[in-house]
Amino acid sequence: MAHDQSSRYANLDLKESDLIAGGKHILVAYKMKPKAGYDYLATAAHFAAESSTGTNVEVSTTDDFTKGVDALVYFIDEATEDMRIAYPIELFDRNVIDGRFMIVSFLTLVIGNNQGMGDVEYGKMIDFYVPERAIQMFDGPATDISNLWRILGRPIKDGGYIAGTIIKPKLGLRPEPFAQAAYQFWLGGDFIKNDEPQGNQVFAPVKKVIPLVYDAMKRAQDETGEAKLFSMNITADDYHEMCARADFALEVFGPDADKLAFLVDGYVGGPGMVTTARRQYPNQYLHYHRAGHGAITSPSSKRGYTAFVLAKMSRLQGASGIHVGTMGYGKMEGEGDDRNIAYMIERDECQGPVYYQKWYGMKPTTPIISGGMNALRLPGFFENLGHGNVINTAGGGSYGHIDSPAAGAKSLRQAYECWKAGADPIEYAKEHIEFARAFESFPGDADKLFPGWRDKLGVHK
Ligand code: CAP
Ligand code: MG
Repeated sequence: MAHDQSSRYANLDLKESDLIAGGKHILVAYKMKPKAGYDYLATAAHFAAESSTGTNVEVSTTDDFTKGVDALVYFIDEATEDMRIAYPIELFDRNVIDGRFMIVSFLTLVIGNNQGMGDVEYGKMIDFYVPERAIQMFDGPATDISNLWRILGRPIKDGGYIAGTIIKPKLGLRPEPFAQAAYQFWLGGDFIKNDEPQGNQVFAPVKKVIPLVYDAMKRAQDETGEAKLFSMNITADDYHEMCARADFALEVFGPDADKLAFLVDGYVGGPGMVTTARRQYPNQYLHYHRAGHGAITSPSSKRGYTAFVLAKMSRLQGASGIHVGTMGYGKMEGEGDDRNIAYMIERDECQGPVYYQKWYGMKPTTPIISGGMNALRLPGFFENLGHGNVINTAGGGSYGHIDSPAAGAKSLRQAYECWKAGADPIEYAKEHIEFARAFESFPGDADKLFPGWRDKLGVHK
């Protein structure tokens, strides 16, 4: 049996409402289960100790001040595996350069050594609460979707759906065909992102691709009379490498550099990479791609943290937008209730799974909807979410349209208009050719979502 630290690291008399009113703690909710044979409260206290001032034994160097910054378990429910810990905000590391908070320190404490302790079967973070003082001390987003809406010539509030894509195939296009693929989509859509593995491959070097992409953007803008947006992947191990890519592209885009967003793979790259982009390029829209996150956020994982927690952290870090999945409507893991992930990052206050969070005017982070989406899946998606103020990227859904990528892009916009008008998709398809042709492009989805569509649309094999 481990040394019982519950007299020091647990105080079940503390009330959550008092901790919130006090504003001096970050609160974290976990699903925690001890290993067989370990007492719940003692394990929870050990968890809090390892996550703050302690270790598994008493140390002689502890003084009274130390005890004042202990993390405290303030709630447990063994039956539901709920455990909540209050972390004094003084525990967290602050920048030397400007005294601000950093998410790496938050992660190091709240989801650091406590993962993989000998007495803990698992501990997964499901929510956290940030007091006003800490909200003030995180960067938060520098730009948000309103900047994109303004560029697109739309209202800066409720500017609506941004139709996007991911250049596909994922890899294997040389510079000219890559730029051509971009041009074709832009004839019908708004926003293009690099697929996350696309960078500076030898067959498609950044210095060749980016000027051609900008040329494609200009041609598409001239032809459509609309502004276009490009989200460039600047993910790299090295800070200087990231900046070299970003600086090069800013120079190439010149007078259209406001239409350039930067994509950072924030999960594999880590918070430092996100903050590098946030601080070095505060005028650019910061696109947080989260490839790999499923390794820890998946509902099948009992450790780590949830996709909700990842998204909430991204807003503190200053992501302008982050992928939030497709809530069961696309190809990635997810369900309808995941809409709460979107609500938490886009609203000024919101109820999470455990905590009610106020953001005190921090800019919103756009929900980016991606992964197996196409025009047919969108109306149901919008209905579940309740609005369409999102960026949606549909790679297969655009480049898989049987007519052209431009038709694919138009079909996405039409799907949004259809939902907004409250129209029946089949009836709408009768009047909108690109949307109608999406049924033939994705017949598997059409059969599932709109049984009998062939007869109703008069389409026969
Ligand atoms: C989607 C995508 C995105 C996923 C990531 C892909 O392509 O480009 O990376 O959306 O998942 O490579 O799969 P398709 P998430 O449109 O062709 O499916 O958005 O959930 O983080
Ligand atoms: Mg991708």
